[in-house]
Amino acid sequence: MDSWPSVPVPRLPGYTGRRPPLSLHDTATGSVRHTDPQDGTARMYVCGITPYDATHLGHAATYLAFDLVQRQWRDAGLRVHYVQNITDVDDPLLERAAHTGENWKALAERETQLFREDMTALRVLPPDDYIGAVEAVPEITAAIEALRDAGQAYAVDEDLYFPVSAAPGFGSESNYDRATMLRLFAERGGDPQRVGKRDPLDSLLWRGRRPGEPFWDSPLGTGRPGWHIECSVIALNRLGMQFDVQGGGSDLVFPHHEHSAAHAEALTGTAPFAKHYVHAGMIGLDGEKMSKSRGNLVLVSKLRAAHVDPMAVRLALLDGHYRADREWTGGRLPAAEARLARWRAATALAAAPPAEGLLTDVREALADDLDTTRAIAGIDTWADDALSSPGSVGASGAGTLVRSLTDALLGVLL
Ligand code: 5CA
Ligand code: ZN
Repeated sequence: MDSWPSVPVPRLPGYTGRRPPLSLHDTATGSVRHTDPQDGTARMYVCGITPYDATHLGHAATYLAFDLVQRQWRDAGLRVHYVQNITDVDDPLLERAAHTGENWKALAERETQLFREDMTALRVLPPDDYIGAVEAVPEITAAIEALRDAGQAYAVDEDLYFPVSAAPGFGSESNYDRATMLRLFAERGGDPQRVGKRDPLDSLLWRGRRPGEPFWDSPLGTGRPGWHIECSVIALNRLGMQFDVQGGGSDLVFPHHEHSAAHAEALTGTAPFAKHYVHAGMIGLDGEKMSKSRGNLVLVSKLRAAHVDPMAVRLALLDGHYRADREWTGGRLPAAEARLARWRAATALAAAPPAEGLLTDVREALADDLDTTRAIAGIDTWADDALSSPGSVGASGAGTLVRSLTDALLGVLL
């Protein structure tokens, strides 16, 4: 699939102090640990959208978090290999298309294109490989065949399931107990009640053809792949095992990322799938998770159409820790707009306080599990300082450095 256009990332001056390696919270170990990319390349897979509705601020916040991951790695001189999928065939998409009478492919294409435009406006760096499930059907099917041939899949009617009993590492990503797993599996697209399964937690690898649903011919018969194996295979075939970060929102901790990891580990006989499992908190509106199925959405495209500065949207979403569940409230956008205006005014002054110390502080804050709140507070202090004795407008070295810093490290173009 076509990705979206990239934006240049300014190179920032080095500094004499120790450059902290990026640390991120890892769900599997429950701790904040250093990332440790090998051979100068950081490898990251972030679960992409299911394109049946427009990008809301929850999606945007999650992709912004991983955009910051990429920006900190790049600032540390690393190359980044970033892969993202599009779940462009799956139950929710097909259900929406059936409900509205739209062709499912047309729906997926339209919403994917809107997502690209939203990501472009928010200055999110694009993935190097942007892979639709549909285009990946042959490689996913080959992997399911391999699992079946290795005795790691069993049939229930025309469908194939992955037996969690065959996966020694199952549970080590989420660390949830069985009762929690069963609850979340039922809530998030699983089918614990299906008769014929060996374990209620076994997940669907292959769904045999159903009337009215799209299907593909394969050595497995006619049908379509399940959801978790989609991400396993798209990641594995491009990044290999033990890539640096597997990312997504916290609603993907279980079952999606647990099963994706289990499939990949079963396919390769090695572990772990990813070295860090990184999860962004949920953005809520009116006390509930913002979600397409609930319909309580604030859409990025609506804000764009209302001529809201995308940099204010970006800044509003970064003002809060990425891991925390947070509420979108009416005051967030005006606050971010005011902050943006102050930062712009401060960096436009001919005389501004030196900013080398600020650069060090912002780097350290972001390297510490993306502490954007601390980074933003540091920039606020610098801007307040600059504006407390405003001189004439004009170029200053410090202003230029702060503009480069907010651009490179936070993706906020002043
Ligand atoms: N296609 C799958 C992943 S393979 C999927 O979950 N798609 S999605 O469109 O439902 O979500 C896309 C991304 O946005 C996921 O990482 C999901 O965790 C995240 N997300 C969804 N809702 C929210 C929310 N309210 N707040 C933060 N992130 C969210
Ligand atoms: Zn995924």
